[in-house]
Amino acid sequence: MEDKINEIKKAAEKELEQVKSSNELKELKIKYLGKKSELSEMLKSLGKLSKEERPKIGALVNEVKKEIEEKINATEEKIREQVIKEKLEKEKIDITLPGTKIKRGSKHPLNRVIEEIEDLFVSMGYDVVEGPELETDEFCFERLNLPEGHPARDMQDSFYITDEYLLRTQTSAVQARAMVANKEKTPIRIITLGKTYRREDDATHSHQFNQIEGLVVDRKDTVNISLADLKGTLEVFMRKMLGEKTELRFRPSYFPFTEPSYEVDVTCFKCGGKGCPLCKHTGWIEVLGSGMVHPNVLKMNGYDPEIYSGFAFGTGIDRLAMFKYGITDMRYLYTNDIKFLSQFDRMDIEN
Ligand code: 2U9
Repeated sequence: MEDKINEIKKAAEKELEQVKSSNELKELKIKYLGKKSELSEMLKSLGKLSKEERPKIGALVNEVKKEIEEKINATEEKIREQVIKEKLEKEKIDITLPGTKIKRGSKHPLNRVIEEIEDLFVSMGYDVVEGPELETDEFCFERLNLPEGHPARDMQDSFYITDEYLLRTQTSAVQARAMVANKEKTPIRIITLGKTYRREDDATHSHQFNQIEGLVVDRKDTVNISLADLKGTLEVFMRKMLGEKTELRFRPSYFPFTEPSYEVDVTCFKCGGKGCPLCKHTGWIEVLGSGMVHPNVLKMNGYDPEIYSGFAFGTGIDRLAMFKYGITDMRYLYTNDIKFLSQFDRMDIEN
């Protein structure tokens, strides 16, 4: 009996030496210490032994079981350490290897221009006002002195959704809304920036573009907004966007919502006004539309033209961005080509 027990011990020790995984170890544990193991069976049948032998054999079996259990525990610990060692070895990081560069996004040139314009006008005390892109005929045309039958209201030129609703053709509707909403008729000093839509799809026009418009209205008896204020404001605006040396030229024009109206040219930022292919050798490039708010527009939106005067202006943000960054094709602004957009990263750092 004693020999048998020692044999089992030796066999267990041998098998334990060769064990490689915790699964194999689990099986060995069942085999040598489990309820149905030889040693457990021996304990169960101790009763069959003689009185003298019973305690001796019982103690021996228990001792061997304990020894095997300790060895199993030690082996378990060894396997765990081995697994950790292998894992550490496998996941070792070579800190001398060059790192992977994280691709950083950059601000879109249109957003850069938008933020620059907003910062400038906010610094001059203007509010930035937003409004719906789906507008009513009333706010898009009627209240801006474009009555029914006016050529600019042609169905062919606008995206009408119903008889009454259309995608706004200009952000002026937002300004008309601000005037109507201002019940106390306190002074207005606002800019609106946003998407506008026209039914055009030739090479030089996109069906959707971005506009900025400004509107200032105040009392005649105190502030008396005049053409001088308009000229000064646009000069600050254009010099900030296109360079301090930029000169402005006002050419009389016509818009239904302003009277008098002016188209504004700036000295060509490429040749400085000497003449080059970009400015078609004139030295000037047209950028803005502007004028004094038409008395009808003041009246229709709740401001008595006898008491109030104001100026307004508008320009395309897309064109401004192209001028500012020397972008030659408007389509670049809308194709989200990473190569094109990432060029502006460097400008972020420089500025
Ligand atoms: C109200 C009163 C007057 C906004 C103005 C222009 C002149 C203008 C165009 C230039 C190029 C838009 O991007 S563009 O097509 N805009 O010429 N816009 S004055 O006048 C207003 C607006 C609102 C209540």
